[in-house]
Amino acid sequence: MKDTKQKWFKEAKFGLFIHWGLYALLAGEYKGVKTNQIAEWIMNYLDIPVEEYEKLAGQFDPVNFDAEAIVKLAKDCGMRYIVFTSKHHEGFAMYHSACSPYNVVDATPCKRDILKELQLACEKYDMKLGLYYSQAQDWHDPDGYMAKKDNSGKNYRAYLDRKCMPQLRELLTNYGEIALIWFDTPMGTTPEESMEMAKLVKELQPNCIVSGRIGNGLGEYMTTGDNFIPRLPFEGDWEVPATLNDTWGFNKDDHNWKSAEEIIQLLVKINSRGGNYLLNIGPDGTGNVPEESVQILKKVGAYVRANEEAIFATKRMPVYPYDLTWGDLTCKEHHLYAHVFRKIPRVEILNINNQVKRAYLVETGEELAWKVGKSCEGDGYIVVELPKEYLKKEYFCIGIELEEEMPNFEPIKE
Ligand code: JFZ
Repeated sequence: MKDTKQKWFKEAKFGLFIHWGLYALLAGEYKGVKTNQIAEWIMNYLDIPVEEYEKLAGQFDPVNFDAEAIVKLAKDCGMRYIVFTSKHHEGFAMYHSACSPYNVVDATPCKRDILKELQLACEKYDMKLGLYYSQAQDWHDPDGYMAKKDNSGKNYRAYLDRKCMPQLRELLTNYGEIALIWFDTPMGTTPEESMEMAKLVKELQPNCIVSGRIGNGLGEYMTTGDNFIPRLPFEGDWEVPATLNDTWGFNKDDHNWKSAEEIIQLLVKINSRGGNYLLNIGPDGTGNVPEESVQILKKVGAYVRANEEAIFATKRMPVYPYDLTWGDLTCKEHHLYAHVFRKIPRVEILNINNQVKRAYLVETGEELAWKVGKSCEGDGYIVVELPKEYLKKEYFCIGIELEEEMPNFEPIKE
């Protein structure tokens, strides 16, 4: 079981992933050829030579990038942390790096330290800042790994010494408090090398969390695959990184957006099983966040903020006894929360043996009629009656205050 030891991470439940780099300028298309893969992989999938790809830096002038607006968007959405791609597989540093001129200050006309802008905005709005750093894949450095290609003859050690380790040191020294480092795709990284990276992180910032994908089992929390949700409540600290459409980096042709309602349901499902949801945006080449993403996040945010007590600092449901047809349950201490996504006249929770103190609509505090009883097999249940006008609501959340701590789904012993 993974344990970050960081209370903020256990309570955060919802964060913003930002995938942004030179690939945003291509937006999924290079010289008339479109990639049908995730857009930040375009260099790899379309075999764009390094000398060609690096020219993109000369065009990087993101006049629409507004770090404060993005941090505020996350804040208004109820998110508690941000993870930003400080360097993705393409190898381009989105901050001012002294160990590689291939960075957003030295290689672009804009000369803006994007990470610094984000750091200051996060400090202003009291938002945790985490950094994605592609430690093993670096398609710009001749000795960095490249998935799906021949990596023989590479001197990975030389790359680690000249780029990866010094860059990690810069990131953890020059940008204030870094809440976590989101390593990714370790590939051939040995246990000793993963250990070396983890040690460096902890030496520079002891509270900085090391993500699951550092490799070799050394991460402090578990990361699932894109949008993958464990079927049962899963112990320990974990996170689901997820896209709003089908790409992380910006792709102008991807309009396969999930609806706000789907996102809310996924968030609650992940929270009920004990995880955090790290939801992605991919700004375009000018730094603009796609309007669709903004609209979805605003709608999601309205639910999240109206129901904060039913989301933040909730605990993994002790068991998940059955699939609910109308929504999902979250819980903490003396509370059980029923997130209702279907039109139903009452909330019925079966096989539960708690006594109830009161039931209420979370967003307003309105008290609701409830009863507890026992089925003919002797199992307890809770019923909360819903006023008729709730049928008009798209979704809402019912709070149930319990006499004893945590929902008890164990069979009754009589
Ligand atoms: C990786 C990256 O390659 C990708 O570009 C993006 O940054 C994403 C968040 O992370 O892709 C992965 C890596 C591992 C899994 C899924 C996607 N996985 O273990 O299921």
